[in-house]
Amino acid sequence: ERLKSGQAVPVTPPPTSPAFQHRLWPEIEKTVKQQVAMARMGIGDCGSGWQLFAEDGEMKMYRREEEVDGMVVDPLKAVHVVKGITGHEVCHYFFSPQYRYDWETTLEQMTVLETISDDTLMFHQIHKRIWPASQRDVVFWSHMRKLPNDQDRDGPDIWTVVNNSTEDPDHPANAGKCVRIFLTVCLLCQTRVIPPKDGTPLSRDNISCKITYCSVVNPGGWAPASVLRAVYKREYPKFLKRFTAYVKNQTKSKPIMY
Ligand code: 18C
Repeated sequence: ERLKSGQAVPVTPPPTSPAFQHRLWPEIEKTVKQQVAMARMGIGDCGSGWQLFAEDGEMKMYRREEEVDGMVVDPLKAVHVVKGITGHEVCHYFFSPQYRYDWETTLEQMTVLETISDDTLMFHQIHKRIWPASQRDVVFWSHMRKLPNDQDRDGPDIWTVVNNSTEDPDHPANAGKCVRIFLTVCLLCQTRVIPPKDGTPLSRDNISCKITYCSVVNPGGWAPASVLRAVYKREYPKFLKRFTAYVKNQTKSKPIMY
């Protein structure tokens, strides 16, 4: 909370999220902290071995080749800078179920299994089948959060959405035609504001959003490594370009949501 002068108001901080009484809360809290810390690490940090595999303008995508029991589980890290949108807007459109069919092209069916709170949902998703592999499905919780901007205390907040696989007794893994995939995804968004020099009000021309998207997907059952890596290479750039274009288009004539 801030006064008009920009001074912080001394109040007891509220609990981080209204979901804190839920059984999944300790896991959500731990995973969000870990994922945000990892997303904040640069590509060159810790000799991490990220290799660039796709690039388009400001968008850069890196992966590390990793296999578990012969299955490709390559971690992905993408960075992008998009003009005219805020981190809050990007996270709002990524998190909210009502927009998902608009931008998620690999989706066949999405169900909200549980509304844990306004910022925490549980999903079941069935994705399109890639011939000749089996169709995939996934159950995950999704949590959206505002983070303090430690580097620039007067600057806009940082926003994140973390998605992480979980279990649901009503949707057991590998029971039907689908093979269950396991994922951990973190979208981290920082808004940059460069105010106009002549003191005119801020417009979308003055803002941009630095997006970091990290994901690890375990395909859950054997799939040929070469086919999987080809799917990654095609689908991740397609997703990030299409999704950010969607957010730009949705927000262009709306007031800026910081
Ligand atoms: O993060 C993203 N989306 C979120 C909201 O939906 C959420 C869900 C992610 C699901 C990702 C896994 C999707 C698997 C889909 C199978 C491939 C379908 C391709 C269809 C082509 C016609 O976090 C954005 C996600 C962007 C997705 C990029 C694709 C990732 C590919 C992963 C492959 C997984 C195994 C597929 C097995 C088939 C092997 C030949």
